[in-house]
Order: sequence, then C-alpha cells, then structure tokens
Amino acid sequence: MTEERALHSGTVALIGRPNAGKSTLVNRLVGEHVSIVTHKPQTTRHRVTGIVNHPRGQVVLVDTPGMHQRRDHALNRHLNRVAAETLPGVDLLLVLVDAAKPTDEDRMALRAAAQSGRPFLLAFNKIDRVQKRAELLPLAERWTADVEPEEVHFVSALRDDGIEKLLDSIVARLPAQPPLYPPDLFTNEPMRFLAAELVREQLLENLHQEIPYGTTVVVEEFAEDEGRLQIAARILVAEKRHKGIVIGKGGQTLKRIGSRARQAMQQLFEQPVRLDLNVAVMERWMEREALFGKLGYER
Ligand SMILES: Nc1nc2c(ncn2[C@@H]2O[C@H](COP(=O)(O)OP(=O)(O)OP(=O)(O)O)[C@@H](O)[C@H]2O)c(=O)[nH]1
Ligand SMILES: [Mg+2]
Repeated sequence: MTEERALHSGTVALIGRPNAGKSTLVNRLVGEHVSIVTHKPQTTRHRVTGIVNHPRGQVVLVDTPGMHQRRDHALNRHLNRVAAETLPGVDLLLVLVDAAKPTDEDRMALRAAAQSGRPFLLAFNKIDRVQKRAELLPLAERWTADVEPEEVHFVSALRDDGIEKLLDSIVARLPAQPPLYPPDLFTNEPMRFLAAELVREQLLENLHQEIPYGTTVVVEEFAEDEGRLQIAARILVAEKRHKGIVIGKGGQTLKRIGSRARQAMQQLFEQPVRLDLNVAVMERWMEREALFGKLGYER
C-alpha cells in the first residue's frame, strides 16, 4: 500500500522547434519506435503518445509537431496549433532546445512554455554535437535569463547521454498517483495510425525537396489473418507531377518505401506484415483545411 502511494504518474508534453530531437527523445525514453524520426524538419504532424513505465511510476509522453514560424499554408498553421493546444492539459512540459544550433524558433517554444503557466523543464539536446562543453553552462544561463524552468538538463537523445537523470527528474515531478495505463502498454495510439506514420517516415527519408511535405498517408485496409497483418495504404500527393516521382523509375522508389516501412512495422508490431501501397493525387490538400479531418489531422 505504501509502495502504491509512492508512485508518481502523469502526462508530459515535449515541445520545441522542428528537428530539435523531440521524437528521438520520446523513442529513447519509451524504448520503442513509437514516433517517427527523420533528418528533415517538420516530421511530426500529430500528437503522439508514448508510455514509459518506470519503477517509481509512469510517464505518459506526448510528442508534438515542432513549433515554427512558417505560416504559408493551413497545414503549417494547424501544426503550431496542435503543439500549442497540448500545453494546458498536461502535468509537466519538457522544452527541448537544439544545443548545437539554437534559433529564434527554439526561443518561441521556450516562451510558449513560460506563458502556459505549467511547470516546465528545459533540456538542451544534441550535446554530442557541441565541441566546447564549457559553453553549455553560459548558454543555459543566457536562455534562462527571463524564464524559470524547474530544472535544466543537457542530453543527447541520440547517444543516450543524460537521459536516465532526465527521466528520474520527470517522474519525481509528477503527481503522486497510480499509473494511468496498464504497465505493458508503450502507446495508446491505434495500430492503423502507427502504420500510416511509418509509411510517412519513409516518404520523408526517400523523397527530396518539397515533395514529401505534400504527401500524406491514409490506411485503407488493416486486417489480421492467421497472425499476419494485411495492410493497404494510399499515399496522397499534392500535385500531379509528384505521383511519378513517388513511384520512381520502374516503381523503384515506391518499392523501397514499401519495403522499409514494412520492416519497421514488423519490428513495432512483432508480427509479419504484408503491405500494399498505392499513390493518388489530391490537389493542394495541405491548403484545404476542410479535408484535414478526413485525412486524420484532427486528432
Ligand atoms: N547528433 C544528434 N542528433 C540528434 C539527437 N537527437 C535527435 N537527433 C537527430 O535530429 C534529427 C531530428 O530528430 P527528430 O526526433 O525527428 O526531431 P523532432 O524534434 O521530433 O522534429 P519535428 O518532428 O520535425 O518537430 C534526426 O536526424 C535525429 O537523428 C542528438 O542528441 N544528437
Ligand atoms: Mg518529431
């Protein structure tokens, strides 16, 4: 009974500019590839929940889209809104700043946390890329001159540096209450959503320039048959000329995307997967807010 009382559990939103490493950190803490990661900014487009079960409690992490200053189309405005709307509903915020290259957009995320009225931790990520470690403390001092985080951490999500200490500090700051989810869950996201995301991850990895930003993925079939998953997904492109590029010469690009996404699904779902992909055009869908709900963007 006393042990039960000592548990701390709650929700923690990760916010920060695009590419700061939020999803990498979520995956590192959860120990599963629950949120997609690419080298391109603006990878995450939805709130994604990852659950960390810790001896002293449970952390429900909410990954968010990177906060950015681009307001060029409805989808970009929507992404900022998704991040901002997450703040009031959580127990704690974790602001992630790219220590190797802090920018105005990092400041924007930090300000949003300070203005939210929620307690927040500040973590400088990517310290593996900072040559002069002695510059980290002065950097933290400059960044906290007019905001008051509960604590400042220096981590590398990629290299697993400082992560355990960060997690301990998060758990200690959550309300004393039993876990919110059963301890064997690492996410409460539907498998269909995770499958669509893993295809989108490969679109970002395998396509260049603006093309992947105009794509989205809709899962059309998700069935289990004798322990095997049968998944069919449609890739929507924003312009006619993009369709051929996604398919590639002799279907090579689409084949590569499908094969890598399928492997990632098999690893995450721990089941054999058959994946069928097709490509269709939905002109300028990112500018047409009325379509977002149908495309899964009102989560
Ligand atoms: N060197 C280094 N790279 C990192 C670290 N953490 C993340 N990255 C890399 O940074 C890039 C972006 O990582 P993401 O986790 O997708 O970043 P994000 O903040 O979720 O980005 P958005 O979803 O676009 O907002 C990827 O190439 C990661 O491998 C780190 O600690 N060190
Ligand atoms: Mg992300």
